[in-house]
Amino acid sequence: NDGYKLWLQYYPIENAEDWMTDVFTDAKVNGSGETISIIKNELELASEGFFNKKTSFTESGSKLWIALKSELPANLASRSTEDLGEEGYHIFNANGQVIVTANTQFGLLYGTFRLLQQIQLLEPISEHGIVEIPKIQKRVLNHWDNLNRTVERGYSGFSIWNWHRLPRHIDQQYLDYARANASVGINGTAITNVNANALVLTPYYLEKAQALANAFRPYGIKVYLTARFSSPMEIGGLKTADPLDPEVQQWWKDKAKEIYDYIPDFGGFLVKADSEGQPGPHNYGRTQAEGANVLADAVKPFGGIVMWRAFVYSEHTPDDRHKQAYNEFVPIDGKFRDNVIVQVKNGAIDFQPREPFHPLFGAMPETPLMMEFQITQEYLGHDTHLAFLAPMYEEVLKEDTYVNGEGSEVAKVIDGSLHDYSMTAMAGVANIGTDRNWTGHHFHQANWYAYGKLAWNPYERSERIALDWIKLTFTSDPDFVNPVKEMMLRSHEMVVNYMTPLGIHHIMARSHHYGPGPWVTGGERADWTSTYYHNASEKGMGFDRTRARSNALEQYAPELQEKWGNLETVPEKFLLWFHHLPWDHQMKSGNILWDEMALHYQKGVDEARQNVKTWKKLENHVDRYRYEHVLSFLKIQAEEAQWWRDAVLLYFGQFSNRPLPEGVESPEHDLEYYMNINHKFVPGI
Ligand code: BDP
Repeated sequence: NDGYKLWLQYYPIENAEDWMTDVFTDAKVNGSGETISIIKNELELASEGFFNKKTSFTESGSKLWIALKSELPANLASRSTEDLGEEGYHIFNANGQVIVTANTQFGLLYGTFRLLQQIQLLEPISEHGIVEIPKIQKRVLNHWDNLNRTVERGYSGFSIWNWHRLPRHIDQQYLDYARANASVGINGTAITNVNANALVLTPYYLEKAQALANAFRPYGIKVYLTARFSSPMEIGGLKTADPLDPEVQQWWKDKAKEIYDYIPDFGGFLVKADSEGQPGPHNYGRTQAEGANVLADAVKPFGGIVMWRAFVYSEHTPDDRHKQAYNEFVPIDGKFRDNVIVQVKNGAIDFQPREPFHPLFGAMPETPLMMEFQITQEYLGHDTHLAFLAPMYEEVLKEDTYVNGEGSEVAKVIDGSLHDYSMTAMAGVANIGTDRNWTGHHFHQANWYAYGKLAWNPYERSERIALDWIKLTFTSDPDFVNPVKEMMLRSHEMVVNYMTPLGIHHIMARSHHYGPGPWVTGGERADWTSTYYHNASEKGMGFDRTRARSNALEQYAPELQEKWGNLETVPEKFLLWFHHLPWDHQMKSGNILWDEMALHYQKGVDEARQNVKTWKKLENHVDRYRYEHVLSFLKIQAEEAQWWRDAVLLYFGQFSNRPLPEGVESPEHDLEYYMNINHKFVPGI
């Protein structure tokens, strides 16, 4: 098993209940068209896989009936009382007949995937049944894929978009990709890198994007494109890209019309502007709203939207990087067109192993904000380090912003309920590539899956997600499921421990961000170095974001300023994020900071080693191929956790001038050795 089938393994089921086999013996699917064919095909695949039987499609559908609500007779339709909207579904049992219903064919498709999941997991369908309605409207993957097929921060091979063969060749993988996304409710994909190439908006590429959009459409997935702000100049021949220039405005309108001629249901633009060298409205002295609005006006007549990223910061702004996006966006709250949604990363710095939630969440009641999570593991050990990210996403979604009093969780900002947003969305930076198993590490498929589940329902729990994913992907055998679930649920904290415990951040190697690099300093931008963030000296370490220094804390609600600003109440996981403290600072455990830190690193290493042992014990529960693949990656992780521990502790040890506490192993090499590994690292990753 090479893992290509992801969580849609449809492996044989023993001990099925009668209804689970019955549904495939007398099934009816109303309607016609591509989505309906996909539904039927899915039933056939599942029936073959589960029971090695063909599905019998009949006129009666006495065991399974998949139909729009409008097609059901009144007595059945009336069973479904909730407003299912455009994508929700209801599955219920009516006297031995399983009904899957929805208002649209996409709802039926989601319902079908759910029914099949229910069967694979051997879970019943109760009398009332299963009602699912997505809590977020736009659930989008962001591919940082370049036109030359490299993937920015992609570690699973090359881009799956074969631009050269498109539009005439539609690779089976595109369909399998769409199917996998639909199975977890993802309904949009931005197929190109936010560091955008203007060429993607030229006819040559629009034809290719059109071919992909056509392939994805029956799966309920819309295509979005990244728009380079300087496109009017680069491909339009204009002298400026000033958003207030009438010619520029017209250019975007014409361009939008052209795109919609190719792709009538084009989702809209995703834009990174004024960030890390990307052009933007700043170039013309304009605001982010003025920049976003020109694109929004262009796509508005066609129903399109603009996802405008808040990842705006500059090395020329003296402020703590943490504060810059807030400072830029809060004053223009309410100034965006109603088809703009501002896309905010989960934290204020950049996808660190752990960050407090971004202070923009809760601070823009008049402008819809969407969440951007990173699924690809830029700062979390790339493809080889196991880190199940659902607990990290969940932690952020559950954090209380306090903006409307207690209970104002980030999830409520994102689902629109806190500020009554008319538009809601979530983005996940994809970890998918040409690797046969899609994501490099077999377990990183779970992060794609988890992202989809949390985008559908940001209140979903990590444990549930992990359990389902393990059972769908491997087996339901509790001897396998339980230890693997534990391993997954602890893995994110484990990585935090051996990389950046206690609120330490951004100490990865320069540029590629793989491996430790606490010594990274100097160069073109201070805010891309480690020393900027850790501020280590004989006096201690950490980033003082209290009033005494950067005061980034003032961007949070008073309750949080109080809690996080106070050494008695700040959670230790955020300690050095907000405070600069001496090496002998007393921790809650009774240890001093230096010892506590060292023990965290050791703990991370111990757990990574333990995972190798745990996995070895599971050898007989998993196929050879995936067993070996995962084992080798877990071994890499255990070795590299040690690399992290040794390099970081040697480096900070120069300042703390204290011995390692008992229980922490001595490094194998000296600091210089570790600093040189970094320099020898293969360029290009
Ligand atoms: C950072 C990455 C960079 C991305 C940037 C972004 O290092 O490659 O282009 O974020 O999100 O995490 O735009």
